[in-house]
Amino acid sequence: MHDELLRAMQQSVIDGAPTTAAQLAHEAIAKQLDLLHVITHGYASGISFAGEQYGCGAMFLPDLLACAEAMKAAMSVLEPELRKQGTHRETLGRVVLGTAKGDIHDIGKNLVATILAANGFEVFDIGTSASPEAFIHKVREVDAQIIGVSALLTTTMAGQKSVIEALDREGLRPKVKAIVGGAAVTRKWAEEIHADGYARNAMDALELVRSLVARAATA
Ligand code: B12
Repeated sequence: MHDELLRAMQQSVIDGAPTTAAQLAHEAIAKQLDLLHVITHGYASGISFAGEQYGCGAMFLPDLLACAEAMKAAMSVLEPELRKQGTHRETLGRVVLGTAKGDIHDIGKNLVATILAANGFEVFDIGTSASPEAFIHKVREVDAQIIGVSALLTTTMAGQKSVIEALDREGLRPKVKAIVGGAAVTRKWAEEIHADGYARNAMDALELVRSLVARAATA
C-alpha cells in the first residue's frame, strides 16, 4: 500500500525533517489511508532504523533527537485524527499511563494513549519519568482500573517493577490491573515482575486493556 509514501515517511524521520514528516502525514489523511499502518510501516520503521544506527555508532544523539522531532511532528498531525476516528462515546474504563522514572521516551506511550482514547477509554497521562508515588496518586484520584507503565531503557525497566510493588504495598491490586510495555520490555519480564499483562504495540495494548476490563466486570 502506497510504498513510495511509506518510504518517504521513513526517510523524513531518518533525515530529521519535521516539515516534510508533517506534510506527508497530512497527505495520508487526505488519501484516507489506514493511519496505524502508516505510523507502523512509515514513521516508526524510520525511527527504528535510526535507533539501530545510533546503537551501532553510525548516528549520534543530536541526529537521533532530530529524528524524534520529525516523528513527533508527524504524530502531532496524526494523533488528533486518530482520536477523531474513534467511534466510542461512552467511557469503557479509566487508564493511568506514564513512562517509568528516569525515562524520557514518550512517542510509543503517547500512541498507546491515543489508541485507547480513540476506542472509548479515559486516559490520564502522567507523562515521562514518573515516580511510583505519582502513579499511585493518580490511580487514587481518578479511581482507575488500569495502570500502564512504559519503559524504553533496560535501566528503567526496574521502575515498572517499583510501580507494581507500590500498587501491592498500597493494597490497590487486584482491583487495579498493571500492564507494561516499551521496546525494552518482554513478556518474560512482565511475568517476572507479576504484571497483569504485556503488549508489544498499541493495538495489542487496546485488546489487552479491553480483556482486562471485561474480565474484571464479570469477576
Ligand atoms: C526516539 C528515541 C529517543 C528520543 C526520545 C524522544 C521521545 N520524546 O520519546 C531521544 C533522542 C530523546 C532519546 C534519548 C535517549 N535514548 Co533513545 N531511542 C529512541 C528510539 C530510536 C525510538 C523509540 C521510539 O519512539 N519508537 C517508536 C515507538 C512507536 O515505539 P515504542 O516506543 O517501542 O512503543 C510501542 C511499543 O513498545 C508499545 N508500548 C510503548 N509503551 C507502552 C506502554 C504500555 C503500558 C504498553 C502496554 C505498550 C507500550 O506500544 C508502542 C506503540 O506501538 C529507540 C530505539 C528503538 N528501537 O526503540 C532508542 C533507544 C530506546 N534509546 C536508547 C538510549 C540509550 C537513549 C539515551 C540513554 C541516549 C543518551 N545517551 O542519552 C537517551 C535516554 C534519556 C532518558 N533518560 O530517557 C537505547 C536504549 C538502550 C537500552 N536497551 O537501554 C535505544 C534502544 C537506542 C539504541 N539502539 O541504543 N531516544
